[in-house]
Amino acid sequence: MCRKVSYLEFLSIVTFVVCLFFLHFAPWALANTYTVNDTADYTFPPSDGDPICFRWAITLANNHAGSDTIILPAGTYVLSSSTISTTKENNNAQGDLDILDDLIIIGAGAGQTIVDGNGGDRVFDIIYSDTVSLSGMTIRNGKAPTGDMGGGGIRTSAGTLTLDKVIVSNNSIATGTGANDYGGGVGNNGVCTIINSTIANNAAYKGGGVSNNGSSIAVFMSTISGNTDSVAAGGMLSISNTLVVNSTISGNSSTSGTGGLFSFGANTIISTTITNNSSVSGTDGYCNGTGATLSVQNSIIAQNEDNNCCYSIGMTSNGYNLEDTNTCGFTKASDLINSDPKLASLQNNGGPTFTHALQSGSPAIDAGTSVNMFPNDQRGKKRPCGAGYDIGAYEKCSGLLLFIPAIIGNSKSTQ
Ligand SMILES: [Ca+2]
Ligand SMILES: [Ca+2]
Ligand SMILES: [Ca+2]
Ligand SMILES: [Ca+2]
Repeated sequence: MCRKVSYLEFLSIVTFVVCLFFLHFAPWALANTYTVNDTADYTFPPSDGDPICFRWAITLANNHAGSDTIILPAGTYVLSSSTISTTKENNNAQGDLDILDDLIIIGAGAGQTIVDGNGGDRVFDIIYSDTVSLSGMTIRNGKAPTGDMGGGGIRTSAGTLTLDKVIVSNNSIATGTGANDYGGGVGNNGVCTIINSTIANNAAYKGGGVSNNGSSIAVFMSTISGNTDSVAAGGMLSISNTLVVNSTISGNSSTSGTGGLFSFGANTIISTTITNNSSVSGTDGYCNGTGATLSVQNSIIAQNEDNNCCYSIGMTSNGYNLEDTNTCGFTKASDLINSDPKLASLQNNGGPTFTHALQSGSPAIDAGTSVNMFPNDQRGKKRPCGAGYDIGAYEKCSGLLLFIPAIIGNSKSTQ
């Protein structure tokens, strides 16, 4: 027996079904994608059909609830000097680009998409506890105000930041000498992951390249080079858990801090090369802060200016490390001390980042381990090559091994 459904009942059923639809599909339905098509920098809304600049795209994404995506095509996006902040402005109206919501920004590649701070304010400011991903771009010429929680290129106040195939270069903090003047390139106050990226030639009072004041930082297949600071660490300063894998820390310098990496956390370094760092009056390569620990494996810490490590307190070698002196506590049988790694200079050896190649006869060649190893080196080349895994960020293959597949590939392609 059928009962006739009243109009009100019908309406409530329709409402219920519509609500169910949006509950299930809202995450997809709500995400917007904004494609920037104007390299200018302005804050006013475009009328229909007008170009959309990068700053306005961020404002639209900020105002639209939920995670959105901005496509940032090839081009140089210079923050306008007329919008440079004098007030540490945090609503994306002037100066730094303020991100106020979850956001994904996809550039066309670090060589093609350039975001330039124009020397007046930092470039990106992540204000809340949001999840933000930046990929395929160069972030340069930012200059954070003094006493503003750092981050000349990028500051996070909290949340989760991922940098993938990004170059952060030539950013700084404006002449500050205070506790908040940290992180010339990246000032992290949340969770930060850096992948396939370069942090180069940035400067700050504390932590020239990177300062991690948040809960953790992880660096994979990346290079931190040529950064400078005054009192803490030229390359990277970290106060919490730090993971560095398949990466290079090279040519950074400090006045009275550590040249390369100085950390207070529980630290793990695997398959990494730390070299050519310097400090006027501090440690040149790596130093554990008070209470810090370091587990290090399959890594080169060598040829830093005067001393590679400050002392061996808190240092645990898990073997297969190489040092050209004996200051890092490399005491396992598989460790190599007082050994010249025969590193070539930092340069483009393939892959998205610069690396130090191993020269012929390097004791690091085939002296590493398969334990905890990624299947590739920093450049993305397959490991192992030759008789075993190499120590450090770079896996050397002989010219012959590279050449034979090329011949086979060519002969097949001509058939
Ligand atoms: Ca949004
Ligand atoms: Ca800001
Ligand atoms: Ca701003
Ligand atoms: Ca090898």
